[in-house]
This record gives sequence, C-alpha cells and structure tokens, in this order.
Amino acid sequence: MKGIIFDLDGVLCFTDRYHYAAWKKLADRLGIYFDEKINDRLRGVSRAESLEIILERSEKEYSPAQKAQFAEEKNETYRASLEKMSPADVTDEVRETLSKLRERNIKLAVGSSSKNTPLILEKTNLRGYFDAVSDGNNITHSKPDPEVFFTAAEFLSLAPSDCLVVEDAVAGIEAGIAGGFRTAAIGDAVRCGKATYALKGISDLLSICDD
Ligand code: B16
Ligand code: MG
Repeated sequence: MKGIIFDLDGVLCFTDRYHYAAWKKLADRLGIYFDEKINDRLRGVSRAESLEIILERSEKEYSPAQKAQFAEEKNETYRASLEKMSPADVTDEVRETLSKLRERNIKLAVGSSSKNTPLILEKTNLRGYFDAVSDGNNITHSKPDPEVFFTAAEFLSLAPSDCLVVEDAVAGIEAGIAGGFRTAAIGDAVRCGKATYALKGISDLLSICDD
C-alpha cells in the first residue's frame, strides 16, 4: 500500500449530524417529510443529488433556480455549524493513526464529495497530515463515480491499485471498487459487505498496512 485516500465526513470527522439538522430545517420549511433513515441515503452523495432525494417526498415541482436556492439555504445553515468546529472534533485515534501512517512513508490524501472540505480541514487543523486533497470542488461526478478518488490518486502520483480508499458510505465503497482501488469500510458502509477490509476503528489501518 503506497497511498491511502480518506473520505472526510464519517471517517475523519463527523459532520453528518450538521448535514441532517440543516436538511431537516429546509424540509420542515417546505413541509416535506424527512427523517434519519432518508438522511442515511445522503452519505457521500453531492449536495444537488441530496436535494433531489429529499424532494422525492415533495408534492410540488420546483424549478432549477428554486432548487439552487434551496441548496444554498441548506449550505448556509450547514456552514454556520461548521464555523463552531475545532481541533477537538477530531479524535486522538484519528490523529495518531494519520501520524503513524505518515511515519511509514505512506502518502495520504482526502477524497470527499464535500465542497466544504477546505473549511472543515482548516477548522479541525487536519490539513497538515495530507499530501493532497480531492473534493467536491474539483469533480464533476459524485460518488459512486470514482472521479474524486482517481483525482486523489493522480495528485499523489500513484496508480489506483497502489491505494486504499477508506469510506463510511456504500456509494464511496462502490466508487472505490469501480476505480480499481482496494477499499476499507468503516461505520455504516461495513454492512454492505463489499469492501476489501472492514474496520472496527480507524487504527485498524495500522495492522492492514503491516501486511
Ligand atoms: P457539501 P464525504 C459528503 O462528504 C457527505 O457525506 C454528504 O452527506 C454531502 O452531501 C456531501 O459531502 C456534499 O457536501 O454540501 O458540503 O458539498 O462523506 O464525501 O466527505
Ligand atoms: Mg463519508
């Protein structure tokens, strides 16, 4: 394993509760039913596609301009929550694992669908651990398309077959497999049973990389 590409939300930090609260506020205002089960379908999925999933429950049709405004409204609520984040929102286990992997000369990248990745990395003080960042700002196709991981591997100057993708979303594991990467599932993604490795915690990566 020459490189590891980490998903952000659900792997390195946990902003899913902020995504949920922001979408819930919008859905309530529009009178659309939304719950945590529907929210699970939004993991790893882009903002625009997430909105389409929420609008499946709407009786009204909305124009592209209205949809763009809804997505912006949700993002403003979400970013207000991100502003309150700090380095304390990242566990010691995550920081120690990233440090030890770097000591072993494994190249590290972020591969996230989120356009807010730069803000999250800055607030949590995580940016310094990574050789490259590929995120929602440099892709046109969201997971399960492998584009975000291909770009991350390219930034690291590594072939997909030399990299491991670490993901909490089924869409992310599918993207990794489609791109020819080895995959490690954590959290929600473990139950799909498709990943090369199932992690109980992120520090399990240290024994996988001993292989
Ligand atoms: P944004 P990840 C994903 O992050 C989230 O899991 C997903 O819920 C969100 O819709 C997507 O980012 C886009 O986020 O609205 O901030 O651009 O898991 O790929 O790190
Ligand atoms: Mg995720």
